[in-house]
Amino acid sequence: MDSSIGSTIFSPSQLELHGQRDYGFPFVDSSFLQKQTNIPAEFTWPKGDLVNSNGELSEPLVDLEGFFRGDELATQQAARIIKTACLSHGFFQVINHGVDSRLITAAHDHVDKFFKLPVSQKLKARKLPGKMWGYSGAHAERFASKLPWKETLSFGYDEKSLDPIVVNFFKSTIGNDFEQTGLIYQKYCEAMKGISLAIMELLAISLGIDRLHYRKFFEDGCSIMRCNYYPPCKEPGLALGTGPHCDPTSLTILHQDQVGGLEVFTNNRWKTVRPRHDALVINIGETFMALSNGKYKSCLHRAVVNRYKERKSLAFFLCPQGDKIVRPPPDLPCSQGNRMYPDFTWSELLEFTQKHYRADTATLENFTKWLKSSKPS
Ligand SMILES: O=C(O)CCC(=O)C(=O)O
Repeated sequence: MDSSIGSTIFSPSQLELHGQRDYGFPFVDSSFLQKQTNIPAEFTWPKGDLVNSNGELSEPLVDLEGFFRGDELATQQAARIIKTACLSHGFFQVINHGVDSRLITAAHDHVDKFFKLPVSQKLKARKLPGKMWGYSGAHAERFASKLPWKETLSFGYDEKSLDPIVVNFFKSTIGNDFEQTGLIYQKYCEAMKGISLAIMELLAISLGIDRLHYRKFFEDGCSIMRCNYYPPCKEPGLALGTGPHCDPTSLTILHQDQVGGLEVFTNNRWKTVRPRHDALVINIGETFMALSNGKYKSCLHRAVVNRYKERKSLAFFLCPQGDKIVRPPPDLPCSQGNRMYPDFTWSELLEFTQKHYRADTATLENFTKWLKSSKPS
């Protein structure tokens, strides 16, 4: 557990050099990171987290074409493949997902457009302490050590909203010049939400429960979209782009560029996930693990950095509405009387990971303990 939320320890000279002391916390963007020949101590990770990967993950490739066409045999086949992956590590890739590859390319191009702005511009969208949305450099506003070698831009997506909330986020923070960026991400999020709900249907089929149960559960939730930008790193063997963690959310849909860097910890080894432009990488998060009563696994993963190349990834995190009770469906075989986790709400888990705990391999376990101690029955 990392309880180091609070002050950061860059020397005044480093910060002065970067000219960002007015914001109350040091600001670390990629132009600062790329200049570092010897990476600052705050960015070095313990040896145990840096163990090299050993081969590729053999995650299944699931073709969604038949499911979208309403072909029952193809749907059952897709659900079977998903089940096998989720019982072991919870990662698979989907193809023929129906998202226009031009939209994916545009979403990556607009990551460049945003992250290549001068830091003073990016800071207009800065993430304030305790908030979920905004621009963040190395999470230096939250943590003092094991800083990730990256910048991120996060925002929310709510299908129910009558306003185009993604477009409004870009316009109200960075300005009207970013309306087009907002429109692209609004469309991208709409597409990701659609695929998430389709996968929820397949997950329900694979677990043998009412096929619409999870789809309905997630339909009205507000999800989180995050653009990750990893600058090149002169000492890639000491740093990590994203540290080892399990996603506290329910389902993640990731599109990574061709550089590669996503790794998954399974059978005691780190395995690389091969980038495919035509595929989306799906993984189960902790909230879905609880919704499946621990049957489907949320797996530890990380992103490594590259000595020569910048890397980009787009992550969409499906979440239920904050006040919905997370509990396995009544028709889930074996769930009666044998609960792995107590009832909780997504807001409670989110608060835990934002205020009390840095997501890692034991988030759900420690959240359960925290919940029991803060809400004695
Ligand atoms: O960039 C990647 O490949 C992984 C990103 C990730 O795990 C995250 O944003 O939570």
